Amino acid sequence: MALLTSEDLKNINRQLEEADSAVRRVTGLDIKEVCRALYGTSPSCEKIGIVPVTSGNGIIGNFSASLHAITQYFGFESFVTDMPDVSGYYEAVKKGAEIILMADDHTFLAHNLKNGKIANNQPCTGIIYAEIASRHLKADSKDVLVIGLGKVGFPGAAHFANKGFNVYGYDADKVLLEKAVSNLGIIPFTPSSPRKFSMIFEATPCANTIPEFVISKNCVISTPGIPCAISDELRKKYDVEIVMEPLGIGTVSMLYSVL
Ligand code: NAI
Ligand code: 2YC
Ligand code: MG
Repeated sequence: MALLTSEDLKNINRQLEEADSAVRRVTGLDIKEVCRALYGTSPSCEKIGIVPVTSGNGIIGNFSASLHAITQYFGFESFVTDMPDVSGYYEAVKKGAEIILMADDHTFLAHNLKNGKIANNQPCTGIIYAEIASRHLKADSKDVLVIGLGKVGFPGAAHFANKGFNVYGYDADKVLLEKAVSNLGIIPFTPSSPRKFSMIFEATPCANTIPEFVISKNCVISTPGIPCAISDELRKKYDVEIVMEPLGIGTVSMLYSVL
């Protein structure tokens, strides 16, 4: 399980603003508008309780504070409980939280106590980053490359396939690649048959997974993957537009999915 570090979450507001600007350049919409279009939902003053969780590797220094900043950036009222874990959950409900946000090392959830809806960060992240890439205004075809077909990548690939895109997929794990081919009907991408893509979605925990020969002009890389999937050198050489942010885009996708 690739866990965030406090370093990943530094200057979260600037990271959100930069990602929002990139989403607007790529799609013509801001992140909230993409969420509204994707889920057909809009906030109505829901109060969010953020509960720190001490299990496993324990509390990540600025994780809860980052969720507080993220929820406020997207216009929600939110608070971080003083207590963690069960006491924190109790505190959140007593203080009137309608949506609970909390994460252990394996699951990051949003639970709407009013309508019972619950969301998991991994599929919600894959779906929103795929949706952003799928709305690329200057895409040169319906071809999209998905690198990484795990807990985030597979739902992202499924989202592209459901929207009728030609999905070329690759994963270092051949079993996962085969599962995506048989379950989603995607086309296995082989470096031996190179093609260029104007839409690339990457969801791996490895750096530099995007090779030069797949980058077309007007290329957009939409990637929740940490660390970054493309070197600064390649990004500058091809003037690639990149949508990448460590926590907020996936979180707001979760929230809109439970409204
Ligand atoms: P996962 O482990 O379920 O999936 C990652 C997949 O990448 C695996 O199937 C693995 O075989 C594949 N992979 C690894 N190296 C590769 C390479 N060089 N080429 C091709 N495939 C390769 O992990 P998960 O949960 O899907 O997360 C993926 C990444 O997204 C992680 O870095 C995680 O930290 C990040 N993440 C980011 C979020 C955000 O909001 N930015 C939210 C959730 C996860
Ligand atoms: O501070 C806390 O409450 C910790 N229990 C939070 C642990 C989050 C662990 N999960 C992750 O770092 C990644 C994130 C990208 C979101 C999903 N998994
Ligand atoms: Mg994100």
